[in-house]
Amino acid sequence: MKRLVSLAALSAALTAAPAMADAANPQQAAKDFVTKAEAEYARLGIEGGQAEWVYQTYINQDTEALTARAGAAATEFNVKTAIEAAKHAGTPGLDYDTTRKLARMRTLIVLPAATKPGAAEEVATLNAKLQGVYGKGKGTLRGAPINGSDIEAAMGTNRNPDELKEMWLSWHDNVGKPMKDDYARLVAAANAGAQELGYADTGALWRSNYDMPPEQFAALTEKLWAEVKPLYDSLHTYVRMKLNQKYGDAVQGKTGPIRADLLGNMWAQEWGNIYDVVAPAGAGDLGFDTTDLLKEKGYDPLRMVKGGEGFFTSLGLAPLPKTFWERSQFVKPQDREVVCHASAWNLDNVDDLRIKMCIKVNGDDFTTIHHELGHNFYQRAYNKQPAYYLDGANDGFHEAIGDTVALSITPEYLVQIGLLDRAKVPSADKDTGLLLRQAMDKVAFLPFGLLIDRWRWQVFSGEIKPADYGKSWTDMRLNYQGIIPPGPRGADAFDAGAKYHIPAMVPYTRYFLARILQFQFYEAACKQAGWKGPLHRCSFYGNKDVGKKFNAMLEMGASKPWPDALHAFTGSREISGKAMMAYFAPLKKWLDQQNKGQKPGW
Ligand code: X8Z
Ligand code: ZN
Repeated sequence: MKRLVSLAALSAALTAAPAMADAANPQQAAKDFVTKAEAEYARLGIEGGQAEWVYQTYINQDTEALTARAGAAATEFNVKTAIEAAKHAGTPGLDYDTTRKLARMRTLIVLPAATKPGAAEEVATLNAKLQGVYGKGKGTLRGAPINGSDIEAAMGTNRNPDELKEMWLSWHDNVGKPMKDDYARLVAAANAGAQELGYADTGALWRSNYDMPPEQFAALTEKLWAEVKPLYDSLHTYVRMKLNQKYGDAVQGKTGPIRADLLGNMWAQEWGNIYDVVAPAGAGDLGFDTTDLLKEKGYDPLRMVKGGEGFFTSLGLAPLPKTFWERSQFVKPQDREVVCHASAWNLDNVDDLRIKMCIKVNGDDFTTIHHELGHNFYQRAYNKQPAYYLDGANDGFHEAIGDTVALSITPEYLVQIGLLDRAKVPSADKDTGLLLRQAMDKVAFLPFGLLIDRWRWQVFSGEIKPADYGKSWTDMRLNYQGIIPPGPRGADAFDAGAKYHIPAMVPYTRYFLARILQFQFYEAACKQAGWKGPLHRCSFYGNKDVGKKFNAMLEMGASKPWPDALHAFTGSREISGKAMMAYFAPLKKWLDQQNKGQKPGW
């Protein structure tokens, strides 16, 4: 009740202020409007974050209601201010910050709702419910239930095609299917909100958040994909050949698409876990595996996080605060349901930093820890910015920071932190293996990173109707990734829902951008560090000069258009696939030799 009263009063104040002052001094009116809104935006964001944290780390009906309520309040406010911001945006002679903040107010909403009473509640309630369904989701293995984080790890290590198939089908049936109707309802409700804000649909709103016209952004992603696609195609052909050799024609054919459950990951998004299956004889034997090293040296989840922090502090960044260690969720609690999908938080917009994970001692989670800490160090670096700038230069930057650091996890770095014995550092003749191991994660991800939102953009625009959710998803997975489900999918399937970011409504193009950006950042960092060897052997661990320059970009937050931030660190204003292609150039050549006689494509 209290919330409704205060929101109503606030919205009256927001609309009244410009009306009174407009005629006399519209520039000042716009400025006052932004100042007032910014304070409330920050307050509602913090309240929403607290409720969301409690929900995701303790799922029950009460926390679900609490987070939905806080989410609805924030959405109601954000939609109202976006509509009001549009009225001020045309005022001539506005200063830089007022203009930029007015623009951000209109583009930063991810899940809008209509202004009619109850609409924001409906959106927030559906959103919370779907998150919960995903968090509680289970598959089966040999008939026994298996939870999300366990099944994810098992898909990486299990090599039995029947068991892989069982896990894949049960996860997609149990988690995705029951969400379908609620998801369709949520799409419709969000679209109604986007349309009130003047967008064609929610997808158009998502594409508007990149400091350029939305059509130009869509074209940019298409251009980037065209740049890197040849690398994916070569990898696909090679991996299919190796899978065929291992499993035989009955499981994996010599031509056509790859069976999705054979690639070491529930969503076939990163394939590094099956490196052992595709490693070439000789050059492919790296002599170490990060999972084994962590286990041999007796690492536990806490020590893995400390290791991740150590990289960032080696660059000269301050250690994480004491509260990070007290308040984070590192491992899955045994007594309740939680959302295990990894995330990074700043609960007070200052330094109440936390991660929420269900860490397992393996290489995947060691990389993910660096990814999440990248978010935290970014959040703290920009914490002196005003509330509307408390964000990455764009969301792709936010996703790329930790990954850039993780690219520096080279064998030499593993020696430096005591994980690998110096005698075991792979010699130069193992470079192909090292690059292939990296490509299995980085290159394999590219079409997946793109297709999730390609699918959603069409769902939001109505080109894909709820009745076609299943088929359109499978078709797109085939078109972009060249993969097929391990068994028939019914008309009522909703396989998209079995991927976290769909029920959670997290835009995904950010990860595609990040996959490309991280190679630009990494290349620039290695250049700054004066690295002369092959790029993939470079680690900028311990380099304070790189750290300083890195932090200068991070401190900018969202205060400037993203090309400015990119320029500050790399000297370029263009996002480009060139750095990634250069990193993998020797591998591309090698793959194409191996693929001679194979029929590429599917
Ligand atoms: O969702 C994530 C992070 C949290 S922002 C763990 N990632 C994407 C995914 O898991 O699908 C990181 C890589 C791609
Ligand atoms: Zn992330």
